[in-house]
Amino acid sequence: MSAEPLDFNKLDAFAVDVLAGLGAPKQKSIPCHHLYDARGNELFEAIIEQPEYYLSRTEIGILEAHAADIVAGMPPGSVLVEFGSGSSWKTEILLDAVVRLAAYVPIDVSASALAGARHRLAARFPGLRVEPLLSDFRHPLQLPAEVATLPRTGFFPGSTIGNFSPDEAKKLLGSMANVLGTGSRLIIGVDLLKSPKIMVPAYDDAAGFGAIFIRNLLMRANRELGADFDPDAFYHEARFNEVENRIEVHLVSKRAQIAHVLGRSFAFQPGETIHMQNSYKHTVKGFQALTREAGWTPHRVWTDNAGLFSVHELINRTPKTTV
Ligand code: AVJ
Repeated sequence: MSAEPLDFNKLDAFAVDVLAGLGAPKQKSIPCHHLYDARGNELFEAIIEQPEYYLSRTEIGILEAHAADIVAGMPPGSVLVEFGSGSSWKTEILLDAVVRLAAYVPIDVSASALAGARHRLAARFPGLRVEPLLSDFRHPLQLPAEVATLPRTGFFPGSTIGNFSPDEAKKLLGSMANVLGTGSRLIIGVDLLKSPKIMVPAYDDAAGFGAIFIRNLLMRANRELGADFDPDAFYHEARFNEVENRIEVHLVSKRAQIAHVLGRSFAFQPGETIHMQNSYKHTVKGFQALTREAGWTPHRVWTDNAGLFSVHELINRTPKTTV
């Protein structure tokens, strides 16, 4: 049952991606960056508090333990550029340790997140110049002209790189090298490959925030696209794909059902899934090899004693190419 033809030019990216993802012939999927609406951000803040979600607290432990070392590579008068800065909580660890930072450039798609962070940082670091950039780091972007000539260090924490396949990650790291330019550094957080017994519960915590976070996307489609999803007709499943070295999160249809989105109907068989997210896991050596292929030179790396998480320092020694 399809209503009058949809004018895709009038639809926003969320609508286009949902219709395309649910219409996929083999595996239904919806890009995971659509998980981060205002409610999604709130739920993610709840996830990082869960005992099973070791990533954030482990990374914070590494940043706190090695902050002086990490910022030692940032000469006075540097600019710190953060990709997908969100709340900028972790950034405070580096901002506390760095000497005479010229400016902090948080980049995020959420204007409210940027405004909130700017407000908090202004109180916490009165002299700090904050130049927010409302932009999607997955797409080419330009740094503000007044900081583009300063020594630049990028910051990409949280293992958000894990949401990108190795090929996508190489492209993203390559575009970050272009944005930051020759001679720049990138500090990046990467979750390490380990027993699925540790990794899978991080995406399926006992309190259920992981499940609510993923299901929120169906509620969002109902809210914003007038869809008629019954979130309770799906169960949340996190699994480890040992061929791809990634955690996969799926919504599994409990029964045969039909959902309608913008006049389009999408049938689900019992057990059929919507592939909602990937979190690729890496070894230190494997990730360093990937960064070389993306044009970066791996320099120092810091991990926690249990080897759960890693923070890498990459240096851009490639000549700048015009994008
Ligand atoms: C913010 C992308 C790093 O993949 O671990 C957490 C997002 N999804 N629980 C991750 C997430 C479900 C998280 N990243």
